[in-house]
Amino acid sequence: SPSNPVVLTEGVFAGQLAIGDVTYGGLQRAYLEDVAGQEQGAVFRMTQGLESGVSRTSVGPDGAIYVGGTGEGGNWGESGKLRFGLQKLVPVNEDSFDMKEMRVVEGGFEIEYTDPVSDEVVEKLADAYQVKQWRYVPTQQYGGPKVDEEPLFVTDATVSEDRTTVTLKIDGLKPGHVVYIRSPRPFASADGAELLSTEAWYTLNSLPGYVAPADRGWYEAELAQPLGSSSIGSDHSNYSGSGFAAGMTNVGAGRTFSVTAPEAGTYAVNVRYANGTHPYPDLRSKRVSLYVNGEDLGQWTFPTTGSWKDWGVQTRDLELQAGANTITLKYEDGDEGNINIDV
Ligand SMILES: [Ca+2]
Repeated sequence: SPSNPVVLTEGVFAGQLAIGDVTYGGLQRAYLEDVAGQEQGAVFRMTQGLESGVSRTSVGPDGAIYVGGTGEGGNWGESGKLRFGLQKLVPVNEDSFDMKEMRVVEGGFEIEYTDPVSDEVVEKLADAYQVKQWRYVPTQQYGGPKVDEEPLFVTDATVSEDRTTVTLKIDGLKPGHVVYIRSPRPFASADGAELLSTEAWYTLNSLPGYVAPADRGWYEAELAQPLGSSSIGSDHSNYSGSGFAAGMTNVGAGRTFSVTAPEAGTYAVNVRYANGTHPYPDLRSKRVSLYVNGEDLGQWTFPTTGSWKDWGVQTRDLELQAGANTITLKYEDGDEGNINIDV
């Protein structure tokens, strides 16, 4: 359970965030970058084993990090530790070796280290990394399930001339996922220091060069821009991609698809959706508001599909312009909403 982030002002990690945790006495470190307008990045362990769970973190005028304990026990504390505390943290080991930054590049990541990696690491470079990705389903509860976990494989690894940066090519990366990278020890610097923190978690909202499933002729709804309470579901089978747009349960919920048309004209636009059964026949069709490039085209009716795992297709001819377009399906006042959209 993270507490307040602070920007580090001194040292090798200046400009990065330190984030306390109230349920264990530690700090995480976050490196952020702007990728196509998305602020995203990686989290690394920074320190742990402090006197109590961390409620407040601040950077003093001396550049040291000061952490304040939670003052609480129970869920908000670490067993066997103090309930309170004020600690000053300063770097004590100049030779410490760590991942400094993890940056997404087309088809993979660049990991920059605080020092050059050893000859032994260079020799086994592509095998020095274990990679997985997964995503979370947003819910109205505290947290949401971790789904779609899959191992990924490093297909190529190269090291920079100064040996501080390793570039990994990884097959199968998908936006909207967390990418986890682990470099098991032995993984040492050229000076012989073992890697301090062997793990990194990168929240991959935007992946440069990613070719969406649109090249197959459709757009996955779960990857379209969510509006309002729209969430990603995977609890009904027979969907395409990694799930479907769920949560169209409140006015304002929906999705905006960014679609590309080769030339201006009329296109048959299909929506693959599910509309589970309703006890009252009159209420079985659901209406949703349609916008194309911001223009209100009124309601679109989606008849029942009989169950939430049976998917139907509704088609409408829509005028699209050459190049980029937006198509929005949204639950508005006067609509029934409450459909799941797959593609
Ligand atoms: Ca889908």
